[in-house]
Amino acid sequence: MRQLLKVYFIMGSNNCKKDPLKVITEALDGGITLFQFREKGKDALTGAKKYALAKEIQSICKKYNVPFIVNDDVDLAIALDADGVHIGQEDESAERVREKIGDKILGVSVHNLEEARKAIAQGADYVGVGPIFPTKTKEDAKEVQGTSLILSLRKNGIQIPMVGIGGINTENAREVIKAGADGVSVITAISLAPSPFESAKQLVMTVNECL
Ligand code: 3NM
Repeated sequence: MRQLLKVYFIMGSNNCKKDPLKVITEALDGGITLFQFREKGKDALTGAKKYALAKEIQSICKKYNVPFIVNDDVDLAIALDADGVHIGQEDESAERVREKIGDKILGVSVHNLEEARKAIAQGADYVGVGPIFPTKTKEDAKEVQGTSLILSLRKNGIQIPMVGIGGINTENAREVIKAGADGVSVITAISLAPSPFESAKQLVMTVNECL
């Protein structure tokens, strides 16, 4: 799991200015280690269009042997036989999702020690911690945490695979790993980069240098 979290790219169609299939292909060529389909927010696709895009992206990820995770939509993950699901605190409980998805990967967003302990008890495979830096991508993002939350979770004995999220880019990724995360989770640092390929490649190099 820790290996998979190194450079975890998250994307939906509304995070891209270019064709999302081109963006994901470039990101995979650049070496991303895990992908999450997150079709959420303004202008997000729904229904058949959402399903069709997810299926196309999943088949591209398969070619690269990179696991494909679905954000929130457990039914979609099951319908596609995706590799996993990522949920937030507002979604169905991790316990319930675990029952539904069996041994698929389960990721949970956490914002404090209590939520991290609960996610572990309920069967999460990894936790996402954020927002580490200011982000414009998630409208309802919580208060910026800096890297101190990662440090304090590790200090308090939280050993589960962990990824930082929120405002992470090629410039600041190093700090996130140094604080104790196993990887970085990014949307716009890759999806809106002039070259998603170069940005992904740079993130992979930076994370590998720190670990
Ligand atoms: N979750 P970007 S922040 C999807 O804090 C998401 O849990 C967050 O986008 C959290 O890499 C965030 O463009 C947005 O800042 C990340």
